[in-house]
Formats: sequence, C-alpha cells, structure tokens
Amino acid sequence: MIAMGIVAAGAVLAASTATFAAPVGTEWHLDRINQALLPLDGVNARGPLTGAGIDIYIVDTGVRSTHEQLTGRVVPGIDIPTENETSKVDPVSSDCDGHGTHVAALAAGSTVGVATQARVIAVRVLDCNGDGEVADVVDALQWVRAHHRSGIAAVVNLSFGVDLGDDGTSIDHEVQALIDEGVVVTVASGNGDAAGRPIDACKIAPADVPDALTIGAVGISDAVSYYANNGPCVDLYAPGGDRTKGLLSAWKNSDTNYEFDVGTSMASPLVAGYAALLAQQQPGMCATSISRAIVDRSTKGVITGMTADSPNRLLFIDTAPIVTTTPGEASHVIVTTDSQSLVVSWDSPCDGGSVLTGTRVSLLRNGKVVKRMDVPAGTNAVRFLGLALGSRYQVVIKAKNAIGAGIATSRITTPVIRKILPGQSVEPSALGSLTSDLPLLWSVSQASKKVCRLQVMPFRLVALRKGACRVGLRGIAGQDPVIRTLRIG
Ligand SMILES: [Ca+2]
Ligand SMILES: [Ca+2]
Repeated sequence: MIAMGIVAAGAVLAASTATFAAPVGTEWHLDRINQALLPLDGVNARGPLTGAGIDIYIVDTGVRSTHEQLTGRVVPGIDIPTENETSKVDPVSSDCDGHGTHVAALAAGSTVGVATQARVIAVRVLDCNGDGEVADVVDALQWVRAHHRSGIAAVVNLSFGVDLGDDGTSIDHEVQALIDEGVVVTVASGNGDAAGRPIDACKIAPADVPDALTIGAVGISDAVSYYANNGPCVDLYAPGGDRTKGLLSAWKNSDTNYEFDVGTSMASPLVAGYAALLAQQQPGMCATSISRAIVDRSTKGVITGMTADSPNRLLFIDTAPIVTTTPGEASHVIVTTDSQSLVVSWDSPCDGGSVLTGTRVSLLRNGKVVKRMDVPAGTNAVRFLGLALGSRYQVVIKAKNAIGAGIATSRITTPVIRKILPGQSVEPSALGSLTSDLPLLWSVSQASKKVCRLQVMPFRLVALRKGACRVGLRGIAGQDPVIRTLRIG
C-alpha cells in the first residue's frame, strides 16, 4: 500500500516541555465565538444547549476516551490502522498521536469544547504520525454511513486533507453521501502546501466538497492564520491560532494532559460543536439547513488579511431555532420481489424540524403511477401485491410533515417481478436491490435453512422447498440487517 498523503491539518507549536494546567473555561477560542466584535469580553457562555444526544464522529488519529474533558462520552468506532495492524493501539480507537484527542475536546470537551455533552465517536484512520491512506478514509466514512442513526442529525469532523490528484475524489464522494443522509460534515481547509504556504482549498479533498462546511482559521486578533488555505471553497473561519497563541485542548499523554496546538484542524471542530448544539435543539433538522444556518449566522466583515476570493465570515454561536422546512429524502431504500409482489423499505429522512406525519410510496409502470400507498410516520416498509409477472416497476418515496411534502427519491427501478419456485436458484441481485453505491449484502436466517440457502460460487439464492425464506439485507457489513420474508412456491 502506498501512503496517499492524507495529513492531519494541525501542528503542535514548537516542541514544549511545559505542562499546562487544566483550563477553567476561559479559553480565548470559546470567548471569541460568542461575540461579534473584539475585544474579547472574558465571557464564553453559549446558552443552554450542550449537544446532549448528538453524535460527533471524530475521524482522526483516535481519541483518548478517559481524558477528563471527555470522560464517559467517547465511544470507540472503527479503528482501521489497528485492524490493518499497521499502527496498533490499545484500547482500540485510542490515540497515539494526540491530534484526534485535541480535536475531539475542541468539539465536545467539558471546559475547552463547544458541545460539552455531545457524544464523541472515535473513528481512527490516521496513524501515530497523523498520516493515513485514502482507501482507509473511504472505508471509515462508509462505516459512519452505516452507523449513524437515520433521521437524527449527526456531525462528522474531518481535520485532514489530501491533494485532489491523489484520488481525493473518492473521499469527496463519500463525504457527499454522508451529507445526503443528514450528516453535517465539517472539514479543515488545510494548512498550506509542503512549505506551509496557504493554497486554494478547492485543490484539497474533502475541503472542496460544496455541501461540506469548510473551515479556515484565524488568530486571536481576527487575522487569517498564516497557514490557512483559502478561496471560494472556504465557508467560514473559526479560531485556529497562530504564532501568538494556539488553542489549548486535551492531549493524549494522560487524562489531565493539555497542549497548545494550531491549525485549521482546530478551527473545524469548533464548528462541529456548534452544529451539534443546533442538532440537539432540532434533532430532525436536515444537515443542509444546519450548515446554511451556521454560514448565515457568522459575523461578516471582521477578518483581516484574507484573499479577495475568500468569504469574510467568522464563526458566531447563535442558538436561535432554525426555521423548519419540509422533510429530506428517504435513504437506504431496499426493494425485494417475490410471488407477484414487491416490498419496499426505507430509512426515514430528516424531518426538517417538524415531525414526520407520513410517507407516500408510489409505484409506477411505464412512467405512470399504478399504485399509491400512504402510510403513517413510523411505518418504514410497504408491500405491493398483484403485480405483473415479468415486469419491472419504479418506486418513488416522499415523506411529509406539517409544512408539506418533502424531497421525493428519484425513481427506483425494481427487479423484474417473478415467482421463486422450489428447485430454482436465482442471483440475489435479481430479487433485491439497494439504492446506494454499496452492494446489497445477503444472509439467510437460521430458521429458514431448510427452505432456502445461499450458494457462494456462483452467488445464488437456492430455493429448496415451498415456504418462507427469511433473509437479512444490509448495505454495509456490521449494519443491522433489514429482515425480509421471500415466499417460495
Ligand atoms: Ca466572549
Ligand atoms: Ca461548503
């Protein structure tokens, strides 16, 4: 495997041997973001919201879960360097670099963080030197896509970057897929080129993803940090520190270890924390609404030293509720067919801040609606009966709330309607499909082993006799399967 130049976007200020006392909540980075203009007023109150109930995925070098800033709120997620045995840590998803712990506590630390009660999910993709590989990041982001709870806003912070030319587009693709499913993604704009000179953030993945919140850095006097990538792909700036002053946050060496660090890596998690506050207030709010509110509420025109093509917007924590919208788009739609019927299931979309009241599922044939079902909120699967053998249909799903109908899925073409007869073996893809770039993974329940089985080479579902064949279907290994009963005979 070739290291693909994924690098963490933070750097400890000149190696120091000093130990820093536990912060008491008067850190300048928190002081700055609750007021529009300098000078700092010594107040860092952020209102009653804490991010409780919201997950922030820290995709980084791991997190020291026992650190006093985060005690009891860190969950180990996937740990790819340990899985690959390239850079093992124990316990898994802990941090042998320090960067991830620093980032996590800026997002969610009890006195240095913004969302003081959010849950942190430690997704380890970078090794003990803060380096990683594109393929590992892709795996990790797919894991997050399987792990997050549908319909509840979550936040993912990505304080790293890679040159677009180094296959960065595959990371961009995964980031966009997360956003489409209601996850707010905050991304460091990056800390310049190999010589530390700022470059256009549009040349870095995933900083270039339009729907991500790409965060540049400013120092304590509101000047753009000397290292911060800039340009039109930056959405807003947040404190990231400079030579004068870094950001004090948790470090890896003990549960009371703190360190000053600077970088767009440090600016990005402050925005992630703010996103968690807004998500706590309106858990069903769509990711795009949260991201838009964060940009809209920023302080305009106070930053100095920026390039003309960069947005003059500085993070401002305003916890007024976001205006509610119609729902987002249902995801993870799975369609299976058997015996002249088809079953459609889906994950509920974001509700736009107003509870879902129901879902309309339309079935089309040759472009015309032939059946329509309205089901109450909480029902996430329907069966259509009496369909024409040998035909394909199309499915469209649309959730609604008090504001109105939400975003319809695009038309999902079903497998051909067929009967499954004893003795037949059928390619599973002819029986079921998933609306995703991921393949649909199949398993047969133990109770159905006499009715049907999966054959590996070639991959076939074999119908043994008449009866109910219970299968588990999932998009990503480890995800809870959707259970379906296929009728044989
Ligand atoms: Ca203040
Ligand atoms: Ca953006």
